[in-house]
Amino acid sequence: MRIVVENKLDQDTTVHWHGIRLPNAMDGVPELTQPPIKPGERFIYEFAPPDAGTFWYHPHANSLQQLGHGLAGALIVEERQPVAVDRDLLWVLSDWRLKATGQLAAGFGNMMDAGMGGRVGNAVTLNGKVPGDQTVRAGERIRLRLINAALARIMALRFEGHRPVIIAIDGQPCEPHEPADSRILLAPAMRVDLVIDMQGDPGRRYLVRDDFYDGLGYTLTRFNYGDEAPLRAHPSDASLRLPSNPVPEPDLSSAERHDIVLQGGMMGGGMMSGIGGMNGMAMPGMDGGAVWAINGMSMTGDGQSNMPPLLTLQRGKSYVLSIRNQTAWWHPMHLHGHSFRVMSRNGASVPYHQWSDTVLLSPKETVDCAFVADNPGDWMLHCHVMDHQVSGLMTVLRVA
Ligand SMILES: [Cu+2]
Repeated sequence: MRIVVENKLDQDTTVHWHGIRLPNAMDGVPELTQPPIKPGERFIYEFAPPDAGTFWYHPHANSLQQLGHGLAGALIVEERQPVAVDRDLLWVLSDWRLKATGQLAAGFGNMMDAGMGGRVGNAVTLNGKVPGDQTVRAGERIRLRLINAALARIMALRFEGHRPVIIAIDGQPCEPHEPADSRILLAPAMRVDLVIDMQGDPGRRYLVRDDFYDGLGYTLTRFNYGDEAPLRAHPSDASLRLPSNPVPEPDLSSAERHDIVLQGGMMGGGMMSGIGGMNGMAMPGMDGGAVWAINGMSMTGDGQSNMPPLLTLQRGKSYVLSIRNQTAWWHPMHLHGHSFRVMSRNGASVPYHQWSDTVLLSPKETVDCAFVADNPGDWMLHCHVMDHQVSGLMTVLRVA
């Protein structure tokens, strides 16, 4: 790929190619991997994506504002051989906090959002529009690619009357499986590829609901079946398994373990917890101040050239990162430049050979992730709730 990015904004920007295992200089983190692209300037990104799958891109400069104003897009890398589905659909899901007039509300980066669940909006869009119905045909097999491009909203999608099968997570194939509790968890920056056999009745409608937040469930969209006869009488028996990508398998017997501890945020009483004595002297809640920390250190903003790496990893060696969420909040943790195996949650092994680049941790959860540090450079590890990232839930891992 060769992408010429022209900055026609009135502020600096960069583009991060989320989930692509690319050379460090193409990763789009301002100061850390490249100088920011100044207004009127251009930057050429050039790389060969090694993996087929569902990826996306967005700025990594002034992220809260730029992503929050809609700068994001899908990046699909097709398999070498076509996959046996009738249609390939893409839903880029975004979330906006709107005023009654329909304009974006002000107040990006306020302390309540930073210390709590982030800037969750009041309007969800599908491919940039208020979702209408999705016209489908009985009997067809659909590959549905889901991308959560929201700043903060976590989704839990339920497909009434259907049995979606997860075939890939964050672009990387997994063993095809039906989701636990029949719901697809999709946190900011996560992607899930589904295969859905449209086994509903011609002429009927079926709801797709998101009920992640208690008491705030809503209908995202509906499958609207046409009246045509079913495309086929029985579901296709073609294999659902995607061809594998060339991601190196970590060697667990020799892997070195490191703890990554997530700290901070507001507690019930409104106090920050567990981040006393870290670097970054700003008071919590002040503009640009730190509310969160990783292993006692807060890296705020979008990228810094002077941030010492939390860990220096040896190129080619396997590592287990034990990410411990000590906070009362959910965090989708994103590692740049690598995909990692999600090995266990709270000590229970995770089935279906799942890879991720953005793993969602529930409050107090511990997730063990394993990967081969095969991509040299300084790589961000950060929460993808944008308010959390810019207020301290970010660090750097060096592969040398
Ligand atoms: Cu977070």
